[in-house]
Amino acid sequence: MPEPLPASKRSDADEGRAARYAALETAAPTLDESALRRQTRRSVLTGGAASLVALLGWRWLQTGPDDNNIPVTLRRGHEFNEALWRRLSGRTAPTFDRSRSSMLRVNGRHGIGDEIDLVAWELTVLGPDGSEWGRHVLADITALPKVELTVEHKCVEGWSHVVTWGGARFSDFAALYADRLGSESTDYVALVTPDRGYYVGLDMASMLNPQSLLAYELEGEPLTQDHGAPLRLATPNKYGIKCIKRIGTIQFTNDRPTDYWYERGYDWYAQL
Ligand SMILES: Nc1nc2c(c(=O)[nH]1)N[C@H]1C(S)=C(S)[C@@H](COP(=O)(O)O)O[C@H]1N2
Ligand SMILES: [Mo]
Repeated sequence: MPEPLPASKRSDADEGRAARYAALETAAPTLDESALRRQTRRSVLTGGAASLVALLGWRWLQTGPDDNNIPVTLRRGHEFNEALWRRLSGRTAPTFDRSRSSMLRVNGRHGIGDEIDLVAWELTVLGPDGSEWGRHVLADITALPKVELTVEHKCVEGWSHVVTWGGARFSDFAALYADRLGSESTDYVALVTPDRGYYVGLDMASMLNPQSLLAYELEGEPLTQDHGAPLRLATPNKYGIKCIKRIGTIQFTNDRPTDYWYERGYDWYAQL
């Protein structure tokens, strides 16, 4: 059994975090809880995504990786929402009843060979020029709305397994940076282990898919180190190679990030 993760790494961090939350609340309208409660699940997703895109701005919409005819479509106001929804969510992978899921095998230890001190762990967020946008303890992620998803995890090696992830939507996390994302051009997200031994890159649309999670639980338990504690990526729309375990750094970037398995001959997009 993993040790329970501490709510924060040090007690004086609480004050700093409270101040950050106060600042974030004004920066992140999609996190307004009373507004969220008033909406249906579907419209929460649509509304959250739409607010984020409004903040991300037109440039991102028009220059994204799969925007074929979107600028044309966007000239027509009544088709705006549909285009936005397609653009942002992509496909939705099937979900399963929780009873069908069971513990995942451990597969791949690049960048996680040694155990880390989970208390000392921090998530660093960088902007396109490499400057630091923020730092997070796990409590910052668990404070976001929690999502549980029972989905099929598929590995390029040819096996798949139905599993239940628990975590925060990446889109909710990105909304914490809505102001900065609105003024910078960021088509991609690069995620790297603390030792830089494993790294993945995903396009922004795939990351903003509501099924793309920053996961801290597997089968209802905190992640073990082997499965990527304290925080990993989980998305049923990409092969397992993209589901990086033990995220240390998240960089918003305009250049397509390199990727551990892309460099070794696999498809960069790795879409399912
Ligand atoms: N840091 C890191 N993350 C990783 C890997 C890895 O080697 N190192 N392997 C990937 C692959 S190929 C798969 S299938 C999944 C497996 O996740 P699991 O070990 O929790 O089953 O993790 C992915 N994330
Ligand atoms: Mo995999």
